[in-house]
Amino acid sequence: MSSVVEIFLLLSKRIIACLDVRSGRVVKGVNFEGLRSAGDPAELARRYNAEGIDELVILDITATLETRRALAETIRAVARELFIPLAVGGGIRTEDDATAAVEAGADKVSLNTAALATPSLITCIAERYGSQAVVVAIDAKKDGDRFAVYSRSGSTAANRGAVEWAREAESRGAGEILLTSIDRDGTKAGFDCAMTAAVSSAVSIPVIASGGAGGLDHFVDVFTSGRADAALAASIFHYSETGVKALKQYLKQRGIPVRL
Ligand code: 0VR
Repeated sequence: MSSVVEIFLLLSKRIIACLDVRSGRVVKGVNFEGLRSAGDPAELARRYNAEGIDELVILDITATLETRRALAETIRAVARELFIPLAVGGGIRTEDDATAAVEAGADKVSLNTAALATPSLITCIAERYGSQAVVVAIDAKKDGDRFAVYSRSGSTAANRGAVEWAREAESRGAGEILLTSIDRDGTKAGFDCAMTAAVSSAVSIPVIASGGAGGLDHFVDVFTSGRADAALAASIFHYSETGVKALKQYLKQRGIPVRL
């Protein structure tokens, strides 16, 4: 592949779909609550892959022991549909959990609560699979002029700021940050561009913006003022309000480099 193409692909902004999964079904709520069914994981993965999504995230948002076994089956079913990177998060607590996700077909694992509890886990998994396989997910809420980090599906204050925690995650070997605004999740009110820009300016690894996507211009905003390297959405894709191909054409027309 020529270096020009490689540079273009590196600079291209990625559009990522997220399957929030509970007991093998895709669910979606608002502000992490009021979850309702949004379809079958493999069926949605097939549709997004056909529409040109750049990456897929499966997030097991219940992440109890029994759902972790169901998750392996969901990963296998989804991975069979894809030739694009697949990240898996939710309930990854140990190196063994990461291995189980990778062996089921995940290209990357996303660590959230476990990384806050045991930051050295980031380095451990990065040393085993490479930093490119380690995403640190940060769920945060606006708190005055800072962004407060929460763990355990947004239920427990971690007493950390999103910017300094992202810096630490990078220093410990994270390859990417998945930054979700709990305030914006499911609202379709737009991404939290201020939070995304603050974190994106503080680290040199890619930042994926997440939470609040509701329309085409929200993606333009988060790639410009939000300085995001990638943007993740769930609601607007699951309920077919915005097609991936139409979104990418809209972004390209506005000078934002995307893979069409
Ligand atoms: P949209 O705003 O619908 O695009 O959602 C994007 C993103 O917030 C969700 O895919 C996901 O990260 C929400 N996360 C969690 C959760 C949802 C319900 C319960 C728990 C969690 O722990 O992240």
